[in-house]
Amino acid sequence: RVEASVPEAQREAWRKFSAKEFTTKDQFESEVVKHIETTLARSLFNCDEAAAYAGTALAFRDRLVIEWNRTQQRQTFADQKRVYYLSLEFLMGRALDNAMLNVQQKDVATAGLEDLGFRMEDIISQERDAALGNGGLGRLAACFLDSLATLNYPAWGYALRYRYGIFRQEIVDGYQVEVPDYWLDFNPWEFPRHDVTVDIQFYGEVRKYMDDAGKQISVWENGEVVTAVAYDAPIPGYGTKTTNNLRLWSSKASHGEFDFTKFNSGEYEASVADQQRAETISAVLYPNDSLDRGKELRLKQQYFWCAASLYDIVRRFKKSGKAWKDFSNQVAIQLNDTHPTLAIPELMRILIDQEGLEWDEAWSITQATFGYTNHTVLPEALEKWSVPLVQQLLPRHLQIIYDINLQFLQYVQRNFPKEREMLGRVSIIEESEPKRVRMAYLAVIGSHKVNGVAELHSDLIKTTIFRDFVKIYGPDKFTNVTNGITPRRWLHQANPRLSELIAAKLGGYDFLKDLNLLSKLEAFVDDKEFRKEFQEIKYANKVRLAKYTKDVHGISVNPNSLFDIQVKRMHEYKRQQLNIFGVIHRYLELKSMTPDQRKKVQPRVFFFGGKAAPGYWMAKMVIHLINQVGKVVNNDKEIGDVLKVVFLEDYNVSKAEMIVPASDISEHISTAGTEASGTSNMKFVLNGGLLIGTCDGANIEITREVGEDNIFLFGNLSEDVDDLRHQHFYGDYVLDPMLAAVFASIRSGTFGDAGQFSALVDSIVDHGDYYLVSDDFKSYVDTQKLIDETYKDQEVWLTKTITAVSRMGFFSSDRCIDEYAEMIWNVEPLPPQQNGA
Ligand code: B1H
Ligand code: IMP
Repeated sequence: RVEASVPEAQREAWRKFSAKEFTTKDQFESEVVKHIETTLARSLFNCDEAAAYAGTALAFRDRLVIEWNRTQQRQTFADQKRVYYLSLEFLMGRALDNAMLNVQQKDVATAGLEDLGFRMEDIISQERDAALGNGGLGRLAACFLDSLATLNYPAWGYALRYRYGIFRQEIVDGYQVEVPDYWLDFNPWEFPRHDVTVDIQFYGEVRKYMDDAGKQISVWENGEVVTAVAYDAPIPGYGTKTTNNLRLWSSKASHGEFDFTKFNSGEYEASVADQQRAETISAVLYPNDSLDRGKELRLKQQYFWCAASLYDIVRRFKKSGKAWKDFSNQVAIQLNDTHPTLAIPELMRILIDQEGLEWDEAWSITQATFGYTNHTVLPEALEKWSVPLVQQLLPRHLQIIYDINLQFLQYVQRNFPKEREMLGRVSIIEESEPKRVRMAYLAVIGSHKVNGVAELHSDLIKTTIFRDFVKIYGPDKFTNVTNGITPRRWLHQANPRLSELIAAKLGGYDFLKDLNLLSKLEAFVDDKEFRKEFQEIKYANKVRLAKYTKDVHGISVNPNSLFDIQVKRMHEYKRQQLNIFGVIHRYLELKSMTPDQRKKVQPRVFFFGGKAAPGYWMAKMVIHLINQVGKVVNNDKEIGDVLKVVFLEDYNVSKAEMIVPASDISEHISTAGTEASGTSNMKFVLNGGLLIGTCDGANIEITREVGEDNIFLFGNLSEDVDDLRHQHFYGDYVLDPMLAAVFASIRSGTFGDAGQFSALVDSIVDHGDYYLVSDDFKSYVDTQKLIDETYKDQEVWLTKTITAVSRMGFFSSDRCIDEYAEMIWNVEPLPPQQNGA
């Protein structure tokens, strides 16, 4: 039973005046001009590119909104199971290009804009990235939303509406400087829902009493209340009318703008202080990719977002009038890492304290509802919240967590009576000082399925961090869904010419919906015409990046060089230091050659890009070293074009769309066993670049798909990592002599004051080389040599890249979503009907 707001008798008028979509160039132009003249109050006398972008975005937004409303109505009437993807990060990037593609009106708009005096590329680049994420985890969530809509799944994303997204990175004198990213000046893609608000409670205390029936009741009282306001953004699918919703919560004071009592008595500053305090909760995205800092405000963000989202989900469920036993048949909630784990005790609190269910029933509903995706085994990234902090902020939740733990430990004791030491190991509460709540354990215990994000990673979690839990629950609770990427953004939008070429060969753009169709390209691997065009497209993409490098960084690079790219968050485990040490080695070798010898060396440009967490000193030192090496190498007349080093400032999603298609080689060189999956590795191969990589994360499956001949693997295997680490401390370990020479040159001041880099060098030489840079160095250098040799035969290289592209079908995020839907969520698509209803 669904309630609607307008009585049947009045609906005819609504239907008659219901908004219409533009389909022709003229209609588009009329929409744009109308928005510029009325919504923006500008005219042809003051319409700059920003205004033209705004008009275009608003015209497309109107189109999306019509289908968005219809989709929401359709999903409400159909009343089937929905997916809720809870993620603290959605790294969406720009929306306009994607909206134009998905509603398939980019040509109309391009022609219309030209008529009005603007070029499409200039207009697209006016948009600021929606950068509500750190890196891979946030971008994965964005790809998943695209696939969920494209495949017609009824699905919502829930997150926070940060006023400041990930900081903008500036490089000043070779050092990273962080600048705040205030992105909300003009955001046509979001809709404030001032009528959709939820009051969220913090602090206070729990009072227990017996009701008339003798049942114990817990009431969470007093404390502080902050209001969550919903902001919605439409998520269009490609080639379908399905338009899903991303709901972002913003915080504000629960009593409105002012405390009127204070305002009345002249305390103006105090009267707005509460407001500011409340707004702080959704003010800023924490920029610590894969690093848990345990800050109170972060815990507040997590609860605020989980509680608002669950309230909304439960409200929607209750509207359907179904019984609680049906909850998990209507609702699947996916936890993107442990950040939303508080949703588990929160659902228990709603069911028990508010809805009056018994513990056992509430628990089975909860477990059946949640799925948990783990994205890392790095110890520093595993969230553990201090018990005193949780006690103070969320007293009722801490009780529920203790109750969950008690029940769980009793279960373990009953089933494994002989393994008493296991109890301490698997307890949700770590017996440290202070005690801490292990969020990953709570997530495992409260979910029906746990998945890793690539095969190796999913195997590793079963043998390391969740080993005991595999024993307790059996192996079936643990599964793998290898990550993927949306081919709409990462092929068609980023590389339109390649997409067009593929479409010409395959007879249409069906591959954008079914990426496995790429396999048909392999038939063209010897087709001269095709090869020539494929190569030209790569060259054009390199020219574009070279021009950008010159314009923005003032560094000239030759597009005929081999373009070697490593762009990702700066992290010791990702080993940008291995790359830059390799560059220094190469530089030293070049310096020792005669000019004639140097002429025979394959010219290369090493591009780096990525942000370091503001407090991550080692990562910042690596950025500085890269810039210092660039300064020396790029200005060395002897070296010229044979070697260049570029640090691309402020790497983000829209820049990735330009950088990725320009690579010949990209580097994915993490210490084996540390990179859960990686997703840029997939993007680079799909765009006709090859990889140099370790046997880690999804590199392994990429190798299986494209074939060993079409990837450059090197380095130690994950099963050997523990032994190697041990050897650094206890074995007779000798530093690789080539690496020793690199360190000697750093220490001699070749790249500036050596003192600045001593901690970086010492971490390898004196402090156990935790990331095994020295163990993999020779193998890395040898493999880079092999790449130089291979690249010299451009025909061989081309065959490898084309073959690799044609074998990348597996890595579409559409495949991921179908796997999640079948194995974890048990949801069915809800395709739009032909008649548009
Ligand atoms: C990944 C994170 C992450 N794993 C904590 N873990 C964060 C953890 O702000 N935090 O607190 C932020 C991010 N991110 C990445 O997820 C993995 O390192 C990649 O290998 C993987 O491809 C990606 C998507 O699964
Ligand atoms: P919610 O489930 O109440 O959050 O509603 C989300 C959206 O679904 C609304 O904005 C409507 O577009 C649609 N919707 C909700 N309830 C109804 C209904 O009773 N009839 C038709 N559409 C509905």
